[in-house]
Amino acid sequence: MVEVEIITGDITTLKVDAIVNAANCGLLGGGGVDGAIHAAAGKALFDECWQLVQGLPNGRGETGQAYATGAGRLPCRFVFHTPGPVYVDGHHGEAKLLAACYANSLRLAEERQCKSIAFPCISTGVYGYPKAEAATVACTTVMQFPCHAVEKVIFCCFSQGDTAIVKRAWEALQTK
Ligand code: AR6
Repeated sequence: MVEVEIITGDITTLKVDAIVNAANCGLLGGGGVDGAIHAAAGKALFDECWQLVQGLPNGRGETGQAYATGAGRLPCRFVFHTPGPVYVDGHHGEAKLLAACYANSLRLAEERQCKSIAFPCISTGVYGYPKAEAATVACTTVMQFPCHAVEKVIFCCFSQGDTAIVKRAWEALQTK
């Protein structure tokens, strides 16, 4: 089984094979973790995202999909950009779309033979997804995904409070 680590930290500093970016459908940067990743990675990442977007239908990404680029100046090898769902009320397919963000990122990691991948708490900032519910979706999806190349999944939370929420969600699943 894949090893799961739940830590508090800045995802841009992690020396892993891939980090996941909680992006928007424009895929060209924004605030929150997206802004931090682009600021730390530099222009090379923006240029790659620009190229990527030119090749997409309508010049936009889709919610729940994941798109791979290199990592510019970051210490990781790849960035997987995944637009999470904007939380409405839980009855607009949010959980399915959030699960797709995690699963599609893991699929990209497998395709690239990544051994390690780090996720932020997708959709739980600007997009307003309730943190405990999002953590359950994230942990369930990772637990159920058939990892082969991927040996380690890191949930990189930005506060100790968020870390505690993800740890609780993970532990609750282990006892089921
Ligand atoms: N490392 C790890 N986690 C972080 C970092 C960091 N450096 N910075 C913030 N977080 P958000 P969303 C956490 O708002 O809700 C952007 O403008 C943060 O505390 O970044 O998916 C995009 O361009 C929170 O737990 O992403 C989109 O427009 C988590 O990352 C929109 O926001 C996600 O918060 C996406 O909204």
